[in-house]
Parts: sequence; structure tokens; C-alpha cells
Amino acid sequence: MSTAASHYRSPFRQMKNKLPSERPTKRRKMSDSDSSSEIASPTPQIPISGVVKLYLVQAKLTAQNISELFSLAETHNLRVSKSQNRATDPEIQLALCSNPEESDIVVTNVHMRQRLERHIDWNLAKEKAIVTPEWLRDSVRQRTILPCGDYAALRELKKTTVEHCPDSDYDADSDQGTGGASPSARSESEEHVELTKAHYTSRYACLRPCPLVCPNQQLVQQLGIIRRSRELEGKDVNALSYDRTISLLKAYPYRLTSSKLPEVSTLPGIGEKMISKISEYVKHGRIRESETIAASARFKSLSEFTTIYGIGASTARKLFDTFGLRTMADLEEHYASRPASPTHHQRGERKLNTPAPVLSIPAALELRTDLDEKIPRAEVGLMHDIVMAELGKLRSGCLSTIVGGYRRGKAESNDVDIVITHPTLVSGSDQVKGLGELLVNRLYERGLITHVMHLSGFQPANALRTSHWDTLEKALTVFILPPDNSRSRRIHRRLDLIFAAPEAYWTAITGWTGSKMFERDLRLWAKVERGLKFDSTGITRRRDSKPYFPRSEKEVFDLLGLEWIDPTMRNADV
Ligand code: 8GT
Ligand code: MN
Repeated sequence: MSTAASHYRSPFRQMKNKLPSERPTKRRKMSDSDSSSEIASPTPQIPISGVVKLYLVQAKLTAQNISELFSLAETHNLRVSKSQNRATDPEIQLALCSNPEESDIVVTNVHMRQRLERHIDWNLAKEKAIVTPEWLRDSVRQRTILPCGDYAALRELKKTTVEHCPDSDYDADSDQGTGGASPSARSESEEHVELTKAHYTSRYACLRPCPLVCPNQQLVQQLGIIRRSRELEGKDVNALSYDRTISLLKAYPYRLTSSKLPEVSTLPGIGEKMISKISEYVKHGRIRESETIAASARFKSLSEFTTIYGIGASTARKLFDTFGLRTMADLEEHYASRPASPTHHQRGERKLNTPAPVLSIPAALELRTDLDEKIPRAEVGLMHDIVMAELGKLRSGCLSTIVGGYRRGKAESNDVDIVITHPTLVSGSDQVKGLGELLVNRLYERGLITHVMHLSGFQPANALRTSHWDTLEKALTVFILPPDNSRSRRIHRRLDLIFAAPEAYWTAITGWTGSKMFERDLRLWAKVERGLKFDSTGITRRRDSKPYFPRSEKEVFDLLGLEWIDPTMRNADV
């Protein structure tokens, strides 16, 4: 009951084909000044040129082991083994995935076929490298993708594990790239280098692969503070220009040094102001404005206020400016003294067809310690399984995919987003809405949903279209895991359920996977470059409204004329 049906092409292999290792001797051409200062540069330029996706079988691992392995996989890049020039070899990013089918390597503590088959189909297992957790620990320690065969988790899968280990794929490539200096090999390599360049310098975020953590992540985070401050102050246009710069930097594959500044300043849409902030960072390792903002009382209060569900930037400013509130205690006092007012989700909409209470601001304040807490991946998976088990009791044969940041590989999420369909749902009928209401009411009756903030297809428009509202049926809720003796505390979590007819399932998945800027540029690209309208409900041709019904996410990309970008490389926001 998950994404097993999804289109899949290994991102590792795909990126290997499209973005092969960039050798120092065959570096992309640059302006004279650029390349000469590059030679003097003390730091090697290390391109991130591939992703190796890991699937972790959680059985037979302690919670501590699971979180250790997750964090190893989330925070480290590796090089390829046995390569000729370690210092400048491309880095391979590790990424976790939620579906064994999508993985390159399966990490497991299970050593018996029978036991493994409970988690992974045997035929699929034979197509993967199946290794023990030691492989990950040692690889991270040595910063190298170690030969998987030495760490095969099951004896009978050793041969296939050796065959499918990404280390040998890369070696084959590097032999061809560095050893054979034939003219055809060189031109092919240069072509690929051009392609790499074409990717990160592209105007649209949906053409630029963006890892979760980029080589210039600290810079991106500092710019993110300024972006957030602009947003909190209602300067949305300015915030958007920070969004654009951030998404370009997220795709930039090299660590930024002063020699790189001329190139960065030619990236599309990076203005002089941004360049001066970036230069300041490169020179001093910090941006003064970011520091001033982060330390300011106003920024702290506004940021804190807007963490409360139902309080947006303009309400936060009003609370600060008009009512003089500064702290959470002030906020609590303020809302305790006034009757609960309906949230904007209720106003002007049809009444929620559910007995679950709406999350008012005072209720959100009460739950704030829970809702502020990030959700680890394992719990996201558990929440999904519980929701789908309840849905299964109402209607068998539903399909679902966890989308949002989880699908992009985030180790911890702020909320859980799940897209749901059933093969027999008829679009445009009341069936989709009916299924949503049925599930939400069931979860509420079971005590699994405590609040429903929204349950319908209507959303107000957003002028800048940084976030796009579609008409899919969705339930924005607060979820709580069932009581369990092994859990000391049950934490309220934000859960969004999105219901789609089968025709809209794959566009809903693409539309809700994010990140925000990736989605924004996907819609822009579709409109400007392809004459199509893309949103989570589907793809239509603009001139005659002809609808298209993609049957996989790959088809969504194909229809839009886009090269496939794996979800873990759609992290175009901070
Ligand atoms: P997080 O939950 O860990 O903070 O990270 P996230 O999962 O990336 O953020 P999110 O706020 O949960 O949003 C997930 C994706 O869904 C984003 O790309 C966002 O643009 C998109 N999204 C909404 N609301 C809506 C909506 O009403 N319609 C569509 N199509 N997409 C939406 O957040
Ligand atoms: Mn989310």
C-alpha cells in the first residue's frame, strides 16, 4: 500500500549517465581571470555528481541504531573508491529513501532470507546491494563507497551485492574517463560537463538538481534568515528574490571561494545586492545583516509567534506592534483573555463536515511544544502505516505515497503529508470528498485525530504564487499516535491528507513533494516554456484545455518536457 507502483529509474545510475565525474584536467571552461585564480585557490573544487540511495530495513535494529544510521546517511558525502585522484574526485551524496525499490543499497541487520523477505521481495533483493550497517559506518569513516561485497548481509546475496554495488559502476566510469585519452572519450566527457553546467545555471529550479544539504549550506542558512525576516515584515517580493538566490545556491555544486564569485554573479537572477552579501560571506564567513536580524528582539518575537498554527506574518506584526506582545507568555495571556475566534480556514467556507474540533489559536498555543517538535522519519512511516491501516478497514485497495519533505529525504519533518487514491475513484464526483470525510471521521472516532483545521478543496489565492493552492480534496489535521506502553509520551503531530482520483494521483504527488521553489518553477516552466498548466490536479494544454493523465511521476516529467529529477534532489529551498 505504498509507492511500489511508482516509476523508478535509479537516480544514481541516471545521474551517472547525465552528470559524470568532472576531472580536473577536463574542467569546464571559464573566463581567464576565473581559471587563473582557481589554480591559486587552496580548496579543491569538489563537484557533487551523484546520489546513492539507501534503504534502511529497521527490523533487528534498536531505535538508537536507527537514528545513528539515519544521521550518518543524512550528513555525509562520500567519494568513490580506488579512484586515481582522491582529493578532487566527485563527491557522491548519500540519501535515504522510503521504498526499497528506489534504493541502490539496502542496509540491514537481517541475515536470513526468510526474515528479509518480510521486508523486501526476494527478486528485488537480488537487484540491489544488500549490506550490513557496518558498511555504512566504515564507508562514512573512510569517506568512500566501500566495496559492498565485503559487507554482504546475506551469504546467498553476496554475488548480486558485488554486482550492484555502486562503487564498481563509478570505477568503470573513471577508467573510461581518465585512462582512455581517445578524442571521442574526451568530447563525450566535455559534452557531459556542459550538461552539468547547463543544469546548475538553468533559469528554472525544476531543471536544477538540488541536494538536501549543499556544499554552501551555511551561506544558504544565513540568507534564509534575511529571507524569513523579509517575509515576516510583509516584504514578499524581496523575500522571493532571496528565495531565488537560495535555490540557485542550493544547486551550485562547488564550495564557494572568491575565485568562484565571478561565475556565481552570472547565475540567472542573482542581483548585485545578493552578490555583495555572498561576497561578504565568502570573505568573512558571515553576513552582518543576518546576524543583526537573528539577534533582534523583533525578529525573535515574530518568528516565535508565527510558529503557532493560525498566526501568520501580519497577525504576528499586529500582536507585536499594536498589542505590544513580545513573548509566548504574553501571547498566552492575550489569547486567554479573549473568546476563541474562528481561524481563517473556517471563515467563508462551508462548514466542516466532521465532529472534530477546529484548531483555534488558544488550542494551538496549548499544543505548541508538541507541534514544534520535529518528526523523525521512523515516526512518519509509522503514522502513515496507522492511517492506511484505518483506511484499509473502510476501503481496501487504496494507494498512498508520503510526500513533502519526507519524500525529499529530510531526516526530520515538521508535518506529514500523504497523497491517497483508490483505483475506482471517479474524478469530479463526490467520491473523493466522501473518502476524505470518511477517513477523517474514522480517525477522529479512534482518537487518532484530535483537530481538523480544514477539510475541502477550496483555498484562497496567493498573490505571489510562492505557494500554490489547488482544488484537491485535503484534510489538514492534528494527529496523535495510539497509546503504547513503550512510548513515554504521545506527541501531537500535524498531518495533511490529500485525496485524488487516479488521474490526478501522480500530479498530486509531484505537486506535494516540493520543495516550494521547485514547485513554483515547475508551474512557471510549464506555462512559459511548454504552454501547459501544471498543478496538483493535473496537466492541461493552455490553448485548448486539453487534459493529460500521466500514469507515473516519470510521465509527469515527460509531459512537461523535463529531465527526471529524483525527489531527493528537489530541495530548492533552505
Ligand atoms: P516540512 O513539512 O518538513 O516543513 O517540509 P515540506 O513537507 O517541504 O513542507 P510542507 O509545508 O509540508 O509542504 C509540502 C509541499 O506541498 C510543498 O512543496 C508545498 O508547496 C506544497 N503545498 C502545501 N499546500 C499545498 C496545497 O494546498 N496545494 C499544493 N498543490 N501543494 C501544497 O503546502
Ligand atoms: Mn510537510
